[in-house]
Amino acid sequence: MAAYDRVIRGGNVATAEGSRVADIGIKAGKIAAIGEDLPRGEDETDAHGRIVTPGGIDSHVHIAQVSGMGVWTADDFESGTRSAMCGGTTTTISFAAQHRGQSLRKVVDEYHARAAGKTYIDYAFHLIVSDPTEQVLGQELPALIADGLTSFKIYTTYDALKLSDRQILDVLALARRHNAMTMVHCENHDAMTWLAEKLIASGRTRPKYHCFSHNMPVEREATHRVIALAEMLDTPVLIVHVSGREAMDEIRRARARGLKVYAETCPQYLFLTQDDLDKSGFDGAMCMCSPPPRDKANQEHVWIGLRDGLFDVFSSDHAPYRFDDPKGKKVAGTDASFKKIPNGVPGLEIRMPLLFAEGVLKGRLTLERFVAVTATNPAKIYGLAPQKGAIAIGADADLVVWDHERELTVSQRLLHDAMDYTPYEGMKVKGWADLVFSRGELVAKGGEPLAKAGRGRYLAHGPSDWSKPLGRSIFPEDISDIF
Ligand code: DUC
Ligand code: ZN
Ligand code: ZN
Repeated sequence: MAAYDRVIRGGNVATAEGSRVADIGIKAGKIAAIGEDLPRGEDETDAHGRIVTPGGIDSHVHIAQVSGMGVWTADDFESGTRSAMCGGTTTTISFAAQHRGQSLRKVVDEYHARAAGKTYIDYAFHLIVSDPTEQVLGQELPALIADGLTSFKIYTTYDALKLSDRQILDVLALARRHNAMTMVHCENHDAMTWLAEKLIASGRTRPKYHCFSHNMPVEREATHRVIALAEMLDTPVLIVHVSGREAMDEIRRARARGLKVYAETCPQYLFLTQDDLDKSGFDGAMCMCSPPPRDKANQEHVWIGLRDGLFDVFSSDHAPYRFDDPKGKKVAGTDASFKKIPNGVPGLEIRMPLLFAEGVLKGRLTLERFVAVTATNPAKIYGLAPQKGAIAIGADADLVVWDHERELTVSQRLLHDAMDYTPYEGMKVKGWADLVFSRGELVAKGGEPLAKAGRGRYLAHGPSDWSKPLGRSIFPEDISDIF
């Protein structure tokens, strides 16, 4: 009998700490050995001359979700996880989103029903908390956290989702008490609304004016405010989808004070600019997301932040609304003002390949940082480590063998989501995910699916050191008992 179910032989095995040429022995879906000249496996995969990384964890994904405007994402759990898998992602963390008035527990049950039996890869949920009532704060959230749903996203904007500063404090205090991670969407709602009303009243309604309304100071201000609130309670916080320098500077200042402020960025802030929202006709809507893409100089700053460790996480913020569809971007017609266009861009499948090709292979990002931000850090932050996010003995054998020679022109035809466009259409890249393994099973090859839907498993989150308070206070005496 062979010693292993599979051996991936001779690849350059990359972790967040470094890389070395080694064989990986897999048994019962787990990594059983890493070393040289391992005995033969039942199946053998030749990875000589190739880079092998952990499978990606995309920790910011909107699928099977209905937006505050009442628009469904194009992707459900089947198409979303198929698409993720083909691009080298082996775990998604998507949102179970509460709308006001809903019981969080019921929301979670609904998302479980939407996902059950549909996914190609393993999956976990974050919560979106839009209605932190006494019942939610006092009973539902603590019970859900105890069940392994230990992270939630809250919003400073969107009429249907926005929390007041007071409500943000309630949620942060609860996160502190229960060692949960709070992710925050930071943009100043009133400033954006005020500006949007004036832009629209003056006839400036086209998609490009979305960027005027969602400008950098509104992102900077809300980032600053949320950090101040988190500092007051000594609670870690993760600022999601950071778009450029101004919010980054706020996070840098917080880090310089030693605060546990974490940061996430996404492909749209590296590969799109605000000019993409100024395409002819309605086409700019394809690249409309919040915060919006900025300019070339800001793209460079985002690269710097990925390199120097400011960014802990690189996620897609996949929020798929089809372009040529009355239930998608055109829900209010093509003459609608930018305020009526669903916000979001797809990116679940191209997240890993674009960062690998444009970052690692072009020398902008080390392989170690690539692994850290696409897999290892999200696993640690959200309590999925050590099962996920690393090439280590005992971890799930979620792995990608990369094809660094493959040249292609990005096209929606190559992707596997339910969308009718990709914002990256026409981009020429060299390097793509080749062999994708999920718990030891070869689930995709050359960007095409091999596995069947329904094999993915739900993952409850474990505890994480990243969400523990620092244990220091801004107050002259300890008053943490009142939080
Ligand atoms: N902004 C969000 O906050 N969520 C989904 C998409 C978007 O653009
Ligand atoms: Zn958001
Ligand atoms: Zn989002």
